[in-house]
Amino acid sequence: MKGPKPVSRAFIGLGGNLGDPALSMRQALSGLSEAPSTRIVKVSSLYRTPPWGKTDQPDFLNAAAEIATGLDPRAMLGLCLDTERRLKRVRAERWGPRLIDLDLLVHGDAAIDEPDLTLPHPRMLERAFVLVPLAEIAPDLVIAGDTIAAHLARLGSDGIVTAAGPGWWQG
Ligand code: A4P
Ligand code: MG
Repeated sequence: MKGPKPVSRAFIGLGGNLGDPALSMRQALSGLSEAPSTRIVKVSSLYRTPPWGKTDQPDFLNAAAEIATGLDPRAMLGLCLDTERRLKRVRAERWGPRLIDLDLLVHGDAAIDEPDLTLPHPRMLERAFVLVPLAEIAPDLVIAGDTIAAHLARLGSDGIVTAAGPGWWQG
């Protein structure tokens, strides 16, 4: 007998620092929500964040979203990459700055370590631009033995400010 698909709780990090990142992120969320058996549960506020890694580039806007999905981790990554590609086609730019970046941070309790898919996202715990929005929507989510709130408390959130409240992506 064919039962309903199991639904996983996934989290996605969104970011961009070129063009109109808030618009690209809105379009990305609407793209994700149109995928089969996939629904946006919650979206964080929009944050303005200093560039991490390569620092001589414009500030980023970042957010995090909780997704309920019947897609498995690979299909969910494929959906993120397809959505990125569709939106990036608008304008190609040099390395570093980007119109839109969608990282699959967490997918249920999936632990995967493969060249093209690592879960939880291997660099998420070092990045305040990921943890600040994620802590807003899922402070009690446990990754690597500790809650997101605790990881963030250790890392700190220097230079990160709220750019728009939680309703920014609707309408
Ligand atoms: N990949 C493997 N696992 C995953 C996963 N869990 N989620 C593979 C997403 N992708 C995953 O991704 C390249 C490939 O990684 C994918 O094709 C997929 O098969 P990518 O995002 O283009 O680049 P990356 O090598 O994953 O780099 P990384 O570490 O994610 O860094 P990014 O995305 O290049 O960082 N500063 C601020 N303040 N805010 C930002 O948003 N973003 C970047 C870009 C740098 N500095 C930033 C920000
Ligand atoms: Mg990335």
